[in-house]
Amino acid sequence: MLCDLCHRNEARRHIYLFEHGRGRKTFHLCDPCADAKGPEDSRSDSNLDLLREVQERRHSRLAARVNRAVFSAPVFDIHTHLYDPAFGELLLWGIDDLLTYHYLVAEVFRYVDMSYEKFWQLTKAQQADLIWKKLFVEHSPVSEACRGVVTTLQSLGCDPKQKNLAAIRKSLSNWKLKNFISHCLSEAGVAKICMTNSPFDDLERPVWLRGFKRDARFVAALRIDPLLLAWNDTAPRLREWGYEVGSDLSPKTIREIQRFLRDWTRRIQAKYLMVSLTPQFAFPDAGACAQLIEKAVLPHCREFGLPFALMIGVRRAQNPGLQMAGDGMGRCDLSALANLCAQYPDNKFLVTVLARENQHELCVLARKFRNLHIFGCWWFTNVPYVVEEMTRMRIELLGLSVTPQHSDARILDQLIYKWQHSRRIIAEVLVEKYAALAESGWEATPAEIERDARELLGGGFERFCAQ
Ligand code: RAT
Ligand code: ZN
Repeated sequence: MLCDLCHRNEARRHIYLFEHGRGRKTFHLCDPCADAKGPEDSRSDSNLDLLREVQERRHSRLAARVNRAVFSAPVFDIHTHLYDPAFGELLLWGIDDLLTYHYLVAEVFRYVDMSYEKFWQLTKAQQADLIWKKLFVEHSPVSEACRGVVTTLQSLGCDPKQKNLAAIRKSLSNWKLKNFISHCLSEAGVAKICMTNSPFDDLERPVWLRGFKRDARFVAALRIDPLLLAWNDTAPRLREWGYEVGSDLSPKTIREIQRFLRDWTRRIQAKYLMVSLTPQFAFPDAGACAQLIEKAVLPHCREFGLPFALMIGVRRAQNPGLQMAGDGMGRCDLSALANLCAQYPDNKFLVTVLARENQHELCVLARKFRNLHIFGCWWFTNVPYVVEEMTRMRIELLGLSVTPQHSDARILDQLIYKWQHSRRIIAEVLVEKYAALAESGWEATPAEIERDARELLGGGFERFCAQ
């Protein structure tokens, strides 16, 4: 056994101390440390100091170990809006895209009274100028989305404190996309990225139909919001693409929808199917959304052994003038999800919910249904205060059987800050948990800590998909 203080020499002196309310503590010292500290009387003040010192050192060793494990575990980022570079301009990257992220657009309107129309008429660079001026120059960038830009710029070697956007643009202008992808992935420690792939997107669909050589780091996920949420508009499109659907959900229409899902699942090699849902989502229900889920999507997912991902709680276009930044949120009734999990034990559900108020109930549901895997701190919950609370609650209720975070990155550069910030919180929570475990007499080994970190950052998700 190594000395509790220097952690180098063999410990030969074992000292016991009764700590009020916490029982007997034992610590182990090597001869040189014991001689230097000279504790003989277990009730003396010097012994209490020694105990504190030993505990502090143990804690900082543990923290270093956990941070190393969490920061070096490769991430499978299970939900992003990034694209394989074969999609060209659909993959956003660079400072102007970083600054015009819709999270920042929402924030800039806290400080300007320009009309929405006028803002949307500006070029991307002009919008970025305005956001930079209002959120970074005239105010300190303390919000999470702003801090993310600062973290990212710093890691890319720019000094954001110069407050000179022109200089930042210049210093980043030499990057070539191919190298930049590898750089961002390596800075973020991300090994694989799930895209969000919509056959209903007119820019994206032709690329899939043409075919391209896949970049193995980019994994596809089949996004089907228009199918489930706007069936009346989607049916004519499916007909146009050769699927013989009617507007009612007759058995033939359902078969054709399944043929469509099959074609696209195969074409893109989807890892899962996904939809985002309003707070009013109900299941079972007579409406088209629930009927399509029951009759077409769930049988399809069972046939292919794929999870169905539900992101619940978004109120689209709460303020339409803000465009993409105008979506809001609300609490949902999770009995819809409970019904899905209970009625379809052979389906797998990947779920994240937007309201903080739904998080505890979601964790409890996952304790009841092993076909439910919780993931990510989505969108408005992706702020350190809430991420920390959710991560702690999930681990306390579900152990390591969750995927605590996804990035939802829309701009490649964001991978850097999203993962740096998330890993820091995941590590902090884990340090607290391992320290409490050690208090109870269970010291996790470095190999166990590394295994656990890998599980949280993608291993658990892979296992859930493979079940
Ligand atoms: O977080 C976001 O960027 C949102 O705009 C949404 O994209 C959300 O993540 C979604 O996938 O619906
Ligand atoms: Zn998203």
